[in-house]
Amino acid sequence: MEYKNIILEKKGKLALLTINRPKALNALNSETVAEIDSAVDKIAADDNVLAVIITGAGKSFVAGADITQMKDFNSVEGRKFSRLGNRVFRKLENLEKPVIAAVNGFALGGGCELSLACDIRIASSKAKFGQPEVGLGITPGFGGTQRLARTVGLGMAKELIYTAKIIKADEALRIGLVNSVFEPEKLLEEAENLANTIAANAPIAVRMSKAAINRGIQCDIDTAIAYEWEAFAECFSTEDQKEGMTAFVEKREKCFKNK
Ligand code: DAK
Repeated sequence: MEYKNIILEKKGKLALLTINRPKALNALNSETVAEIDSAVDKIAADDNVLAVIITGAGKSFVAGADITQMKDFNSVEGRKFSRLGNRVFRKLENLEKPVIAAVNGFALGGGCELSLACDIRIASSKAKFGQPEVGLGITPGFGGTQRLARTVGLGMAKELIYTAKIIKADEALRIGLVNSVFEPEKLLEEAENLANTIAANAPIAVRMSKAAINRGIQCDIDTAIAYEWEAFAECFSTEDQKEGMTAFVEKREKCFKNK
């Protein structure tokens, strides 16, 4: 698939996915969401990619779903867009590789929700976050009512969604929406450092940790702990567990094989 609105690049063990519609501040129209869908499939199928970074071209990460396209939707088109978006964001959330959102600018509405479907968010000091949907007469539609509350807690998520206010990076850091804030020119470098640090660990163990965390957060603690046991036990059938522990005992560098 030829991409018009995104750029997908490989950098060593990393995939870098850039949303690239800067004239519309990278707003998500259905074509862009379909391209993200295809890119996530490609990344999932590539065993050499061990971590993913998502960012935006220009001054915006993603300024939301494309209002110009949405304003004339009838209910059939609205439902189609909703199904596509939710399916793609869930696919991204469940991708068996860690995903870092490097939020370079506006992350509003669907853009904030895109970052919330990623595992980790880091931001430029120029980033701005918000869920402005109620000001447009709609609710958040790509998981914002659910993932934001799971990330920053109920009270803060409700305040952000009900007020539609836009917050700056330092506030996003304070409420735990992002893990770190960097100067704009350092953001991608820091995202790559973080992604490479993760990629240097045992990929299967990282993958299973992600699945255990994501599944466990949805259910009661006994079921959640059972997911962890299973993940832990499963690691002992991997070559990388033998390698990691043997390298420690032999006091040498480890060399994981994703096996
Ligand atoms: N959609 C379409 N175009 C957008 C856009 C957006 N969300 N945001 C910006 N643009 C376009 C502007 O229209 C403008 O286009 P031209 O006039 O140059 O052709 C260009 O990007 C530059 O924007 P501005 O001139 O406004 O730039 P400023 O720096 O002055 O302002 C801003 C930046 C981000 C504060 C402002 O553009 C803004 O308020 N944008 C809208 C932000 C927003 O409200 N985002 C939330 C959208 S609602 C659903 C699932 C999900 C959703 C909905 C339904 N289903 C399940 C059905 C999600 C909804 C949303 O995300």
